[in-house]
Amino acid sequence: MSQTGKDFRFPEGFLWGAATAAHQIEGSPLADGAGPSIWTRFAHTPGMTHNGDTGDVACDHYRRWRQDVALMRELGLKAYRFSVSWSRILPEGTGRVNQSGLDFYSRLVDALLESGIEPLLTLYHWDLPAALDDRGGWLNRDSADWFAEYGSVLYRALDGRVKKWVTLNEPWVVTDGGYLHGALAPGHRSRYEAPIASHNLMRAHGAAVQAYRADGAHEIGLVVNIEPKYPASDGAEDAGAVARAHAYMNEQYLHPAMLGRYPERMREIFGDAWPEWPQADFELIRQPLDFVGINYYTRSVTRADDSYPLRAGAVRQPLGTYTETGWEVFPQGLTDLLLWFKDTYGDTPVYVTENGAAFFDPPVAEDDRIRDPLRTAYLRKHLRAIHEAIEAGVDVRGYMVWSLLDNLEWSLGYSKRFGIVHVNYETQQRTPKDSARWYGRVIASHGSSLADPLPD
Ligand code: PNW
Repeated sequence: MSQTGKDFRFPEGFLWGAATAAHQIEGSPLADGAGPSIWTRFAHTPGMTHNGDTGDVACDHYRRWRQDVALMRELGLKAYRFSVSWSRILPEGTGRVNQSGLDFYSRLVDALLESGIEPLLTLYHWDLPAALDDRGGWLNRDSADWFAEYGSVLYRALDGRVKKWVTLNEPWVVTDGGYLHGALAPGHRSRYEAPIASHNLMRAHGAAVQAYRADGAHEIGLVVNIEPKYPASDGAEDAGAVARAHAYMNEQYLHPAMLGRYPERMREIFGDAWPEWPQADFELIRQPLDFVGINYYTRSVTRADDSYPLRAGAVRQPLGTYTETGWEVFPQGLTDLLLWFKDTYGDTPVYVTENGAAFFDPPVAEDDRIRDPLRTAYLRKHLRAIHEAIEAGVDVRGYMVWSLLDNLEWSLGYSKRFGIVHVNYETQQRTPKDSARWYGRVIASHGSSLADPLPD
């Protein structure tokens, strides 16, 4: 009998997995004919990343992928979400296909299938070919055609073996980090560029879905990171800040993809930097989707301030629990978001495509264990929050922990560890943390063991 008496069993066929991204784990970015990406370039620019860290080695997954697939199998994962490095496939971004790059992912997919692990493939997890950045990157309207061309190469090579495809990972982060604030590649800071980059990303999403309907026969969707915004007070100023923050982060990408329009507030946020868009663009952007992927990490308690252009900021919660990336642990926010998604956009199936936490982990102990109780507690609370949303009628089909492995946390380098598996960056030794073993038991019990007390 369980501790809570509650039945946490998840629906039949629920997909339990873990996620990674190419630049964060692969290493060997220029091997076998690959071209450089904006992240290779950015990380090699002095001052752009913590400690000057680059993805040159990362988790050496490009060479150790067999071992990593064996590890997933041992942990009992049913699904693996990974991304493809565009410039391994098309070193110049368009045109010439590099067969060795395709072969790498083809072998990976075969190994996953042989291990009974379903692949979820993300086309774009932030590593634009540098050659395309030289042509303007996401500021160039041709990017929609470039992206559809790249997608088609992969659909033709892998569709059928891969049955779940994702166009973009987190267009909000691509634009906010890459074009507005500059902390991520390509490192631009412009409120005039940001809306254009976002819009072209969404046009590229639409074009890649369209191409999939021609060349693929299974499922394709979009992955967004969203975060509920709660007001810091009941004053009108904070209510306005919440509305802007919600429009900017949560609706800016889902509205055009699902409803074919931007939220009204975008003009209020960007002022004269917000262009008039041709109506035909929305017909391209709004394509029927087979699912939407939601990445959830935290909430924000929001108040009005004078930051530019959003005029909204987050208030730290004195009694909150925070992770190493400074994000408040707030599982109820995930239930709230999933309910909001269904109310706003209807019955499109949902996957939680990322959820997880960076915490300080102790070193590997003599018994080879890594005790990471905070991570286990985090995952358990969020899985319970998803279960609550499913009970309330949201069609959630799967859950991917971020991340399978400790890895390169973009400009924060190797300083933040999100993995359920520890990576020793000197030896490349992988050691499953306690949270990985715990997750394996949750999967084996179809979620029922979420009712159990936390292990020691
Ligand atoms: C996601 N935010 O990034 C990415 O998909 C991963 O590659 C990354 O490693 C992971 O989350 C952990 O950071 C995000 O500021 C970055 O809201 C920033 C935000 C959200 C997601």
